[in-house]
Amino acid sequence: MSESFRTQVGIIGAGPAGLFLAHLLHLNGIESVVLETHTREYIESRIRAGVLEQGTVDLMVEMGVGGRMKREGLVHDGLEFCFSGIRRRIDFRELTGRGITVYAQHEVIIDLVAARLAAGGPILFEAEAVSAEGIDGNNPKIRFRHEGREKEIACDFIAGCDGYHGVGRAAVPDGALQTFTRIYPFAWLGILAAAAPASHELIYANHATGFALLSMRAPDISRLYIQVDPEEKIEDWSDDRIWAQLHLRLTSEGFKLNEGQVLQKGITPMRSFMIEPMQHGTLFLAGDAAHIVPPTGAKGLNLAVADVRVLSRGLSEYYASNSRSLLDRYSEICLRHAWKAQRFSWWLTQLLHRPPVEAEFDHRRQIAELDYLTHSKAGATAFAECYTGLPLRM
Ligand code: FAS
Ligand code: PHB
Repeated sequence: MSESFRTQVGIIGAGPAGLFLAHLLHLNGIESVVLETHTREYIESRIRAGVLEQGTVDLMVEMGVGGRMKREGLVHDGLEFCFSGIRRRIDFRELTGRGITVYAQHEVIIDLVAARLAAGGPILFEAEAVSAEGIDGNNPKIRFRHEGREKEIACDFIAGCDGYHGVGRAAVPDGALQTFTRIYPFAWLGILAAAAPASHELIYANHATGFALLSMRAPDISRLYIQVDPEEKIEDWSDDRIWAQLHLRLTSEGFKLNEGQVLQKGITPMRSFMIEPMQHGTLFLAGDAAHIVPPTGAKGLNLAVADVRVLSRGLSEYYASNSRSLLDRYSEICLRHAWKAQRFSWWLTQLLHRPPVEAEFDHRRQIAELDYLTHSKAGATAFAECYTGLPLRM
């Protein structure tokens, strides 16, 4: 007989979605258990996102987990586009009153795990959820493997916050979900380098040889990306070859890229993925378990946070007044927000990347759109609104 636990909300996955949800529920007096298949060390050192929308920043402060982010995060009021050898800036603070904060995802994870443990909330590491069951009935449960034994959690609701490859989505009966996918014919090769960022704001570059992005993690750590073919192997990319492409693609007047030791490098495929609906019975899917956006718009982490804001509000209403009205609208509210982020991420991706088979017409069109975007207040404002984060309409 497997060991059995009971809680109100069973959360699969200790990524941004699972950990933000766990703490939001705790702040509303709702019990939960978080299961994470990896070790604490692993999730606290996994290199991923780096840009927080204003809404995510404000929520972290509201939740009481924003102290270190406020001290160490890099607040940006704008960014630059680099094309045709020139750089043009968009001041999104001036256009929208909002900024972004560059603060690494794994730092956010460190802050949330610390808050979870300080609150005495159960979080099991090296606990792999095997299945989510009973989601059509009133007795959902999660089966998981932990310390070499089969265990289960009985709960009222299951939150599938287990990313694209998790078991949450797999629990939904065949035919109950509609999926939407777009695979992009390029990937990102990203490096973390011990080099002082050559710009104090992000630079997105459209170049004849492909896209490049200058981002950062700290005053002495740069985070840089180049577009590569999805078939490419990281072994084929020496550090020298990577720097050569970064210099070439980020070249513009008065700009000099700083090099430094490459601390980490990897290739990430690019796709758009959406499911509808994002809930089934007592199972609610959030974050990458429900949608994947190409990283160009820096939306992935921020979308995960938006989902669990709605879910925690819905669960709080349910436990406070037994009303399911917000819970029943979870999918509709999150999809409306997620599709807008998907549209923006797709648009920015096709604007800045070189398709493998490229017509000169497309390149001229991209340059004309970047020229319009960076000279028109209306165009720049539309960009700035989406980049800093559209309001979540509940
Ligand atoms: P996550 O994948 O982060 O977390 C899911 C968790 O569930 C993981 O810890 C996993 O180990 C666990 N899990 C999975 N299966 C399990 C099981 N069966 N049992 C128990 N646990 C299980 N987004 C941005 O907003 N800005 C960016 O700048 C940005 N840059 C990116 C750069 C890269 C290279 C990549 C890969 C992604 C980037 N993203 C960015 C997107 C990214 O941050 C994701 O959207 C974000 O991690 C989604 O969070 P979660 O939905 O919590 O999923
Ligand atoms: C990052 O800093 O990792 C980053 C920034 C902006 C993006 C994607 C990734 O669009």
